[in-house]
Amino acid sequence: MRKPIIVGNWKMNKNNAETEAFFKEVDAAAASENATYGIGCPFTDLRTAADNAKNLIVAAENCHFEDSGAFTGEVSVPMLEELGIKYCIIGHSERRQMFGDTDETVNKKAKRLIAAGMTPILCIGETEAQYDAGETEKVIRDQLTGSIADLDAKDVANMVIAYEPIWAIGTGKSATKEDAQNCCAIVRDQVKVMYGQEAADSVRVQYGGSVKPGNIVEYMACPDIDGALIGGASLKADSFIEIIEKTK
Ligand code: G2H
Repeated sequence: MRKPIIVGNWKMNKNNAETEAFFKEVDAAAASENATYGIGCPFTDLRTAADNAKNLIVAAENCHFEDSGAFTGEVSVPMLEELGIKYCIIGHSERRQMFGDTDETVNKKAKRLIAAGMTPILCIGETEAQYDAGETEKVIRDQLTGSIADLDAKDVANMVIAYEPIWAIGTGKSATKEDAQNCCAIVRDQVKVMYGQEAADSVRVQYGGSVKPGNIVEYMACPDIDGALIGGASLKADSFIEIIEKTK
């Protein structure tokens, strides 16, 4: 019932020539009725990505919630719309930890994206210290309480929420499939608490954190995991194609 969605997150990697080469190599493999595949890339690569994407969806990695103004270095939602971008990653832990994103600003970004008819890919997840202290469930519920506050249930139903334990990001230490399933089920339950059963049944929940060709299948087999947000393993065309082929 929920269409899986697997999205690469290039972070601050690749120039335009590399983007064009990747999309030319990977796009045909991403043709699928059963799942959606895409790439989140730096702002400077978005036009090239969009020009070379027939099957892959293209996502920005951030946006500002205001439309214009004195916000040096920021990019607004209308600027993304102009490029035909339909998805945007918001609240990634790297942005929360290094660039001051909070549940409140992530919530504002989600609202602005939804108003534009775009799909937020909203990231949450606990730190290693919180995990060790047994606070994971509380952190997930608290982050969602702030990040998806005051939205319409129908809009929440169409969102993507990425659960990414921070201790598993780029470390090679991926969560066990049991832990990932359990946390994605908590995400879905919190959506149910806030917006009801229908939104909970429809929202797509991704797992992220050292996902690669060797572990994607076991994550995708979990009932509450509808996809993945993939960093390192999305940078090489052959590894991303392998992930696509294993999940089509
Ligand atoms: C988590 C993930 C992509 P990686 O940040 O969002 O990166 O797969 O490299 O752990």
